[in-house]
This record gives sequence, C-alpha cells and structure tokens, in this order.
Amino acid sequence: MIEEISELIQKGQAKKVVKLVNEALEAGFPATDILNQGLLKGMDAIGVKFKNEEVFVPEVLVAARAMNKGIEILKPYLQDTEHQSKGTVILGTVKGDLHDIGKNLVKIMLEGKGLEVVDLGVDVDAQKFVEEAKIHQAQIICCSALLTTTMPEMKKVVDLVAQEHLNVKVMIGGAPVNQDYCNEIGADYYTDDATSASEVAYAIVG
Ligand code: B1M
Repeated sequence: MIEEISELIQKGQAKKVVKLVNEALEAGFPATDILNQGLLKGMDAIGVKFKNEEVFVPEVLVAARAMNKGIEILKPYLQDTEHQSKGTVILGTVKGDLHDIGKNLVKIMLEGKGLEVVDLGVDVDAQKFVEEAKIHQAQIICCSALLTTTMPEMKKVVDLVAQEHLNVKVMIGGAPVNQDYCNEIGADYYTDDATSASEVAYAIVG
C-alpha cells in the first residue's frame, strides 16, 4: 500500500494519494512510515528522473502538489501535542529559492514541539529573516535551501545576525547543505531532516 503511494506521487495523482494515505492510516500504518516510505520516497524518485531529464518542471510540480496534499492529512499524526509553547522560530526558504516542501515539513515538526513558527515562505532575503527575528524576539532563525546557487544566502543571514549582535541562533538545512558548510559559514546548527530540526530547536529554547 505504501509503495503504491510512492508511485502515485510520481504520477502526481493527488486525489488518489489522499485516498490511499487515509486508507493506510486506517489500516494502522504509522504516519512516519507513510511519510518516509511513501511520500518522500516518491518525491526522491521524481528528483532522480528530473535530474536525468526523464521528467520536467510540470511533472515535478504536480508531484509536489500531490505530496503536499498527503502531508496535510498526515500533519495531525506527525505532531506531538504534549509540548507547551516555549519559544519562537523564524522559518523560510532563502532568497532565490522556491522549494518549500522540506521547509513546510520542518514547520509541521517545529509546531509539533509546541514552538511558535513565523513562516516567511520562500525567496526570503537575509534582511527579512533578521528583521522578523527582532520583531518577534525569536530565539532561532531556520533557513532552508535546495539549490547550490542559493546556499550562500545562508551566510548572509549568519553575517547579518553577527553584525547586529543579535542573540539568536541560526539553523540551516536542505538537501545540498551539510555540517561542513555549516562550519564554513559559521551557522550555529545544521540538521538533515525535519524531525532533527525540531528536536534541536526544542533543545535550544529549552
Ligand atoms: Co527543483 N531542484 N528546481 N523544483 N527540485 C532540485 C532541488 C534538484 C536537486 C533536482 C535535480 O536536479 N535532481 C535541483 C537542484 C540542483 C542543485 O542545485 N544542486 C533542482 C533544480 C535545478 C531546480 C530548478 C533550477 C529547475 C529549473 O527551473 N530548471 C528550479 C529552481 C526554482 C527556484 O527555486 N528558483 C526548480 C524548481 C522546482 C519545482 C518548482 C518544480 C519544484 C518545487 C516545488 C515546491 O517546493 N513547492 C522542485 C522540486 C519538487 C524538486 C525536487 C524534485 C524535490 C525537492 C523536495 O521537495 N524534496 C528536488 C530533487 C530532490 O531533492 N531529490 C529538486 C522533498 C523534501 C521533503 O525534501 O526539501 O530536501 P527537502 O527537505 C528535507 C531535508 O532537506 C530537510 O528536511 C526535509 C526532510 O525531512 N530540510 C531541512 C529542508 N529544509 C530544512 C531546514 C532545516 C533543517 C532541515 O533547518 C532550518
């Protein structure tokens, strides 16, 4: 059943994804398995086909839409509602970058830990991250990037935070980012998936 969800994602069949995700939940599959082995696996496969030029932007977009529909259903099952609100996180995808599926997953997991999330969306410049952190007295700025060409925007955020002597931690993530890059630009934390991002954020504000 979960394998079928992955295939439906690749075909961009949003309605069928919704139906099957609901059925998988009813059948007792854990939400994290449906997410990782169904939705994310399907999106990974599309990524490979995209790279090999077997599919193009329109196909990737319909797959992304199907993925988002599936995530919407899983959202309440992925969140751990026991936590009280403890702090505020500014979240966004960096300037020049329109990828938001990973960022949206990070948001779900952060909220699931009881953190307030100010979601700035996509294509967010460094100034905006920092301004919003000041306005909301946030403890953490979370930057997502999916393109090697937009990763340098994260350094701009780190530099601006330092320049303004802000007491805010910068966490970075996204497929092309890694711990070495985090060290190189002087960001405070790198996490490689949405769950770890929420755990680290929770520990920071705790
Ligand atoms: Co784009 N795209 N894309 N794309 N796209 C990639 C990223 C690419 C790797 C595909 C490929 O060639 N194999 C490639 C980047 C190459 C590179 O830079 N090295 C690429 C390209 C080239 C492009 C365009 C330039 C294509 C073009 O127009 N010629 C263009 C750029 C547009 C722009 O941003 N300016 C483009 C466009 C698009 C679409 C609009 C069609 C669509 C985005 C739709 C949307 O997001 N609403 C799209 C998609 C869907 C992808 C792939 C196929 C899937 C990305 C995704 O959503 N993955 C992607 C290939 C791939 O990654 N396999 C690809 C699922 C998501 C859950 O994973 O975002 O990695 P991810 O998030 C993970 C972790 O990284 C982490 O948590 C999540 C898991 O729990 N994470 C964080 C993410 N952010 C975090 C922040 C954190 C912590 C963890 O803390 C702050």
